[in-house]
Amino acid sequence: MVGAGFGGIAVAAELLRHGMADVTLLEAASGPGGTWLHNRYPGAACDVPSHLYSYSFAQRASWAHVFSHQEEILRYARETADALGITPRIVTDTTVTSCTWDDSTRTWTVRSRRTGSEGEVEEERVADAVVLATGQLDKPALPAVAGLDDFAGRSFHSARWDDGYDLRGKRVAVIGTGASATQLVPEIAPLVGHLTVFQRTGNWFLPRRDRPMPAFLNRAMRWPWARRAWRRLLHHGIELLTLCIRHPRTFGRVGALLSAAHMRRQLPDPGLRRKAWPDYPFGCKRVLLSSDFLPALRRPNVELVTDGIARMTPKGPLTEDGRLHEVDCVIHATGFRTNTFMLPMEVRGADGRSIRDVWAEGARAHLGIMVPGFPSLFLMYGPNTNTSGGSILFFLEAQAAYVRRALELVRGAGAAALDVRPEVEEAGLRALRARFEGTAWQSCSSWYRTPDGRNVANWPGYMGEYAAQTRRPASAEFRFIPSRAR
Ligand code: N01
Repeated sequence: MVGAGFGGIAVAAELLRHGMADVTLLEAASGPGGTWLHNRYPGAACDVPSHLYSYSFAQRASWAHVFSHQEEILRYARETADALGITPRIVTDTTVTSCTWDDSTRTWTVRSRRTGSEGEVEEERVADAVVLATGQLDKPALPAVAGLDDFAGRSFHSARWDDGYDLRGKRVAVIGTGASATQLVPEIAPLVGHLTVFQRTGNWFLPRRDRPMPAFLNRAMRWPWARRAWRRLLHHGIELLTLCIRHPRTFGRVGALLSAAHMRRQLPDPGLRRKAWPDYPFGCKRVLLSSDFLPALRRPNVELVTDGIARMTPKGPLTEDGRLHEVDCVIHATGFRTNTFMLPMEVRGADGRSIRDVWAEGARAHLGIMVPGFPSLFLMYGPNTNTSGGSILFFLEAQAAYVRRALELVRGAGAAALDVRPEVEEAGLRALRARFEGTAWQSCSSWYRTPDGRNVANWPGYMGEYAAQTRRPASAEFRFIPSRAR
């Protein structure tokens, strides 16, 4: 298994629970937690309610907040890994560089680089199956702005927060207004001397009223049936957002009206409202859940700048209107290099084919999990399995169960591995692409889509549909590779 974030933990838990004990997790970081280990910016939190953003098999009765904060989620990941016996199987500080299928031994060779006190050590392991749980949002992207390195002050990315830098009283620029910026801007605005927020595109907002978890709710959650019922209710509530995105002309309008009302309430000044307003249909990009970002823009020490950044200078960003914004610190809240999945890791399948070549026209995988020609190689949170509002943990659990069932098929067939049939993947992909037609996702460019417009990040339907489609991998969908002994 590559990665010990929520995906790696989900699949390790599933395999261990079903008696598949020979499990090793290779993790580049110093511990488990994945995205919740790396994203430690002030205000980092989840915008999915706590009772839903947690594994169904490791439910907690009690959460501190309605929307859990980063520290609590990271603690939950660590405690879950400890409780399920996963922690001792995690090999940390180990970056996997390549996974290579060997046609003769019918096994995978996994090469990695471990960083320790003795420096860097190259390692090699052999595996019957490989699960890549490296995520979709793990490689921070800097803005494509000329002269970025010329800036003489402090700069860092939101996903690599510089804890050692004291922002108090400083002149700070935040570039970007996505989900990360939306969370960190309200936290740092009261601390800094002056804050300039650079926005390229406005966003649609819905309220997110975070507060300590009501005691009665935590009390009620002592009963497993109450937790199940509450999770189901939250799940269906969140599916309403997908309904709006799937049907922009009908349900989407109602979503857009509610969002516009929320935004008007939060931005009474028409000038600021005009600047912050999105220029694309509701739901095309991620709808941001926040009740404190727009009010933060109204603070006297905060300025929203919508002129494009022409270039970075030693003193700060120079915008296209010729204005120099002198700052002490630049925070890049500019998201991630997306649609690359596990790349640049080298992954070679049958006949030495590189996944990079297979994905030359965009990443693709059967149910986001299996790629033809790569036997017993599984992806967690792979192509077309992102959700625009639901709980990614729901998808991860469905994928983990799929991996386990597929490995049971291998065992049942006495085979070495299984490979999804190309025609099965192709048919699934055609159906999937057709489902994007007419949805809000197709009406603007976003990190979900390739430059030629294909959405390779998102699942186009409801969460329940994904669970149904992944529930029973059928033998007929695969080619079984006999084991050498037979
Ligand atoms: O990144 P983003 P993010 N000048 O790519 C802007 C998840 N997440 O880290 O929209 C000015 O969304 C860019 O502008 P534009 C969630 O899935 C979840 O915020 O491309 N601006 C955009 O505003 C989310 O979708 C939580 O025009 C520039 C911003 O940078 C994903 O992570 C919390 C620019 C990047 O936004 C990524 O979110 C946080 C430039 N030159 C994140 N270049 C939860 O609550 C780029 N931008 C669970």
